[in-house]
Amino acid sequence: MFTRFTKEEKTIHYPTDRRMFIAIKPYMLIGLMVIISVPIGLAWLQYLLIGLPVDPPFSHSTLTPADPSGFPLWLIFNHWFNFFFMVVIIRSGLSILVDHPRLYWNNGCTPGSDWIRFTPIKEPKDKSWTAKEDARYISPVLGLPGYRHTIGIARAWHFLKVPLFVLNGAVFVILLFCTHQWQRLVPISWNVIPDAWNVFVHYATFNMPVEPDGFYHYNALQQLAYFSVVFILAPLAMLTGLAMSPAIESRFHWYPKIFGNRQSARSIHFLIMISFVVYIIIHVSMVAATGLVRNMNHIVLGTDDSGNISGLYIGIGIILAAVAFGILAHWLSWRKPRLLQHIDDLVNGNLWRITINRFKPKVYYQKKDISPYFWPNGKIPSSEIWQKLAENNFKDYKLKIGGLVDNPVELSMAELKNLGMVQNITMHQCIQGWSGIAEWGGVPISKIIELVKPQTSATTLVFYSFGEGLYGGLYYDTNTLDNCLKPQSILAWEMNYESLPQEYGAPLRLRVENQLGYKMVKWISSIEFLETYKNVGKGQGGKNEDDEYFDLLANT
Ligand SMILES: Nc1nc2c(c(=O)[nH]1)N[C@H]1C(S)=C(S)[C@@H](COP(=O)(O)O)O[C@H]1N2
Ligand SMILES: [Mo]
Repeated sequence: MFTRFTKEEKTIHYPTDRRMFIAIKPYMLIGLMVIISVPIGLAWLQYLLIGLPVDPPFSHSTLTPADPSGFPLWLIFNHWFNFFFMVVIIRSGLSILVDHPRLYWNNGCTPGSDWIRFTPIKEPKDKSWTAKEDARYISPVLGLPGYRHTIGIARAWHFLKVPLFVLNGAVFVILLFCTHQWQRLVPISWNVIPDAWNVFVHYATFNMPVEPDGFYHYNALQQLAYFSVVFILAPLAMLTGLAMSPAIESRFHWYPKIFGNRQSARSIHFLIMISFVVYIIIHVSMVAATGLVRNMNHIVLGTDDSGNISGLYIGIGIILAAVAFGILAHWLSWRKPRLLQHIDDLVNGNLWRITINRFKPKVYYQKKDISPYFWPNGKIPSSEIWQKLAENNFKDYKLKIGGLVDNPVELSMAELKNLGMVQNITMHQCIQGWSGIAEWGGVPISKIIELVKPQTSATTLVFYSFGEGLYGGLYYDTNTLDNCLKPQSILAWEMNYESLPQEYGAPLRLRVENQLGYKMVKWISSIEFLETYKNVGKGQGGKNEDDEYFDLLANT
């Protein structure tokens, strides 16, 4: 509609294989079916054997003259803002998901262990199957921005909306308890559980319970559902989201463990999204089925009126506005991606820099944690120079280090190894969603910095690769001097106690453990000290930042 791809973009964003496909492991399917069918079965059993339970009372607050009635303006705004943010968060989340279209319960993302996959491709048959090749296409009607491998822009939308969603939620909860509106939502008696069950038996057996007037109170099941969405699902979505951040994981290893591990946090994050979608479908159906006109007046105008259809019209208008925003978002994604990337950095990059980046990453994992499989990414260099070096097992390799330094050097592998070695077992986290634990051995970059003596104006190190990026052109990335001085920042020639395999970056690759995977350049050819990353490539701090609008993480 608004998007014209170049030939090169077309092969990446719009591949010939765009099949929609979902495969779920039997144990998960059976589990989900049990969760759904057991309560429905029990409800039918009760209905057929005992009969329909009597209608439970509606409100679980002690009735006082201060009981909430009607919906104040702030609540109406909160509700619709929330709707608006949820749509963007879910759509961009789907776009992020299909960039690594598999979900697991194990940290290493072992092929074949995915409990659900959104790709017809079973598993990498040989090691030349990279995570980038594994990414899938999603329609831009469903995902934001959609198409294949657009995770950079999708993350910009996701993370731009998350702070607004959290803020909106916080305002809602605060105002809820500052007014008596909380009495609608928060059950104050355990009776709500048997009462909600009674209401459920009605619905499950297609008997409508007596309808409460939502202007004053909800039925028990409704109250419990709203309460769970606000006070359980939403916080869990936020907490599991945080558990996926390498910046957090590398400092607070215990944190993702609350949810099992990083990948189960990702799986739970997905299941919460599904719960939200199911909730929205039921919620909207109930609004329509229990007096659409009157309900819309409650939700939109805050009046209790069944004769006036303006609430319904305005409600439809709000939904159309959300659709129009979706179209604008699509346009922005393809015409102003750089703007989105920079706004995201302004909000979230700064938020990160003043908080989590102040903590030091720690090495934590042990030999037994090493993943049986480690997804590879990136294209093996096709350059003749690298091929020749590889043939000779990198005996002629020299790492060139220059730029703003007093003592530029060229170091052979032997000379590099003489500088000393550290071995770290760490978790690698790719922006696409997969992770893996491996041992990395090499020289701390701080040793090299000591050797070359950077000038005071140097703030940034650029690492050039022999390999190319997704859209061609030499791969490179930058890291701040500050980040390179961290003890876990190393130039590695060893992986899992063996010399670095070609596919994983031989002869030398970067490990910066508080960063996402794309910052860790493989097949390094040279290092340059700079005053700013702005004069390299397209000036965004790295090949993926330049071409794919990946987060501008450590670029200041
Ligand atoms: N030269 C080069 N380095 C690169 C890449 C690349 O495409 N080219 N991909 C990056 C990305 S996105 C990731 S996740 C890691 C993958 O490292 P691995 O192959 O060891 O898993 O390498 C990073 N370094
Ligand atoms: Mo990555």
